[in-house]
Amino acid sequence: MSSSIISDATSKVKNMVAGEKGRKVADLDSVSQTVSPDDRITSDFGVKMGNVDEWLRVANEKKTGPMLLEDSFSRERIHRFDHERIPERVVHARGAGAFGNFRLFESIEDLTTAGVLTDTSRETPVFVRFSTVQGSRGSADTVRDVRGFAVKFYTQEGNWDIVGNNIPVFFIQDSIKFPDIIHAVKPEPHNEVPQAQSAHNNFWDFVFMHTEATHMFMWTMSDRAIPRSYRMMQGFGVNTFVLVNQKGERHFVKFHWTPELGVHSFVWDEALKLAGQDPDFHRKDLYEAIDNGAFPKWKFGIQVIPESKEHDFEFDILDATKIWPEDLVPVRYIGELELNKNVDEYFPQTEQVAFCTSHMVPGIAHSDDPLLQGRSFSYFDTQLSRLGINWQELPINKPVCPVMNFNRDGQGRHTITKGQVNYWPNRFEARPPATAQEGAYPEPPFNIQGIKARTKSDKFREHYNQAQLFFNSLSEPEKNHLAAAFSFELDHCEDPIVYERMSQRLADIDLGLAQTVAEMVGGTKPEKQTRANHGKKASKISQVEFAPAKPTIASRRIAIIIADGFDNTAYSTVKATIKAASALPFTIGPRRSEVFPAGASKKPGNGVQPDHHLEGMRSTMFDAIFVPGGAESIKTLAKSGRALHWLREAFGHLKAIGGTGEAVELFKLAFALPDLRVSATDEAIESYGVVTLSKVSPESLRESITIAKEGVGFLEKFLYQISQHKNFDRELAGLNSQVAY
Ligand code: HDE
Repeated sequence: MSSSIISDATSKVKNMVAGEKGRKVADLDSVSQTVSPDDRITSDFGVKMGNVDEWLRVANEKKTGPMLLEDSFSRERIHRFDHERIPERVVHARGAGAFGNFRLFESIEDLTTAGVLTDTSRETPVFVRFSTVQGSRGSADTVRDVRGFAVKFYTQEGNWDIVGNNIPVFFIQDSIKFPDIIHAVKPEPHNEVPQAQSAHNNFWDFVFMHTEATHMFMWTMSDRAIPRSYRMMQGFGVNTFVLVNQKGERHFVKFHWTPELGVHSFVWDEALKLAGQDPDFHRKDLYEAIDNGAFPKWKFGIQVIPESKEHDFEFDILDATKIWPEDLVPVRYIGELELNKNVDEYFPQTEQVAFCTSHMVPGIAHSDDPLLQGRSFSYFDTQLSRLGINWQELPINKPVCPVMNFNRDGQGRHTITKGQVNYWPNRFEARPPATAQEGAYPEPPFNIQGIKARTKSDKFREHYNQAQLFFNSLSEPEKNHLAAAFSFELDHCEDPIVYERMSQRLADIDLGLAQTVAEMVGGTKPEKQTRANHGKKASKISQVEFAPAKPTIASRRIAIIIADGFDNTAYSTVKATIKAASALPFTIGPRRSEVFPAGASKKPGNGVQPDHHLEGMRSTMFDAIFVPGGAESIKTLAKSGRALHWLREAFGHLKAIGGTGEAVELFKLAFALPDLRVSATDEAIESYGVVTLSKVSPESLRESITIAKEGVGFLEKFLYQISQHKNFDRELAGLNSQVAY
């Protein structure tokens, strides 16, 4: 089923328009409209307006004079404008969404009765909203934060929402603490500072006091919290859910989304700069990819534990601050999610979409995870203040299956239900509730006994094992990034008690980490590890482990920098190859009007029109840079501080950089590093992700879109470096820090 079916089914699009064509009675249930060029502006009550630029007034001979409040057309416009804003989400306010579909490869009828997870012939339409957590709606995309990953499945049995994050654990174990953690991480109350950042006293004060947050803050200080793209991050349901099969047997389950493109991140300086240079970076990235047909895909997986094994683990499987290590409970991949349609209008779709963890279909149920029940209360409740009681009638939230009940009225009610009765039972006895066979949500009798108390199992009290497991499992560069992130964040905490205590807390995880950070932030350097490190590692924690089986550069943004006199052969060949490999080349010149290649007379039409100029964009907005040779072009670029800055910054951010011909000299000037090897012949050289070719020929360029480590030609080597996303060897050798950017 294509995603357009969602809007057809949910909003019954009939292209109804007011105006010449008139409005038929049959259109009365239409909620969506497409405007055609023939349509004329009307008021909301349908009457055409002759003048939409001037307020009605009593005009004297000079055509001045008082304005009239009787002008209901103008008043209506102002009223509408005054009420355009609705309360933003209290968390996850900033987001971007898209439509797509979910396909199931393998039925899990052994575990559940849910049609969406058992019927492999179905394609279930979905809407996905990605978000940041802390910032307001107008904040930046690339800040250090958890990312929301909320999926609404419009199944034939009703809506199912997995309201997840890109990090598999959470800060707290019990919903009751949610207001505290959110107050602590949001801007401080006295001065509303800082926006969209955890780098402040209150956050670090809170997580120190709440040791259960230890595991999660390790994840948020890691590269996971600065993803390169929504398309390159994992998603997790986080909470433990329950699957119920035909026999009424229950299994505990965790949900996973694993991206086809691998898991990739920015480096911190890049994320920091982008927050100002292009605050919409992730939103645009998602839109651009879908618009270009590079549809993002995720594999859908489940981790399953039978009810009988609930207590077999050293951690409590209902504790949302713990992962189920994949070495203990492997992920079974059973389906795939693809996003393939952008929204038509942000507000009615991405802003008004409303998720709810209690939206579950038969075969899926709540567990006793103490972070889950409170969530399920909270989501419905928050939609009331955001959208009003009839929020589930909004087209983006409406199920594709029939909705029938005796809920009535309330603000914004759209549904018109015919008939004489609005209660059950009634004298007509029409529409009785479904039986189990007819698909009613099953609630099999379930024995619960206990003592009413505010308590949790003892295993919930252990807060450090998995923080250590996480740290031990990272690659060397990832560990370094983690230490740098703590050092940045605690440097922003002015209160000594905060950075002092946190410096000590890190010694509960790793002494080296604690010492590095303490030294950087001015805390007392811990002398010994306060809690022995168990030394265990887990797989599928480090991002390195998610590299796609076949290297790809699909949808990567590559800047090609030219000036007048550039080498057209290298330019055209590299650009065409990048395009053929499904990446996106962007030509960057000193200006956006035509730039002329070597040998061409500077007449309109002989040159290339760049996509952007060097001052309009920054290297941060691209994944790699290519500079073709051409003596005059390189001479110009060598004199441009901005052009050199592009190169140095991309080098500092560990990106692939390619250059041919005279560009090799430009690289020597820009980087001036004796350890960086460059080509002097027709042999392409790759050194720390910088690929050079001095003498250009079709053979030495070796046009090819085969991306493999063993590539010999310039293009093969360059494409492979791009596919690797970052060159961490450059960082491990300390080369990036020797170049100023
Ligand atoms: Fe949320 N969360 N949350 N949350 N959450 C909201 O609901 C809440 C939690 C998550 O794109 C709110 O509609 C409580 C965990 C996402 O629209 C609110 C608790 C996870 C989104 C709310 C949690 C999430 C939200 C605000 C602790 C990862 C954005 C607006 C018990 C599994 C959904 C809204 C979107 C949004 C409450 C904890 C993910 C206030 C009480 C854990 C992705 O209802």
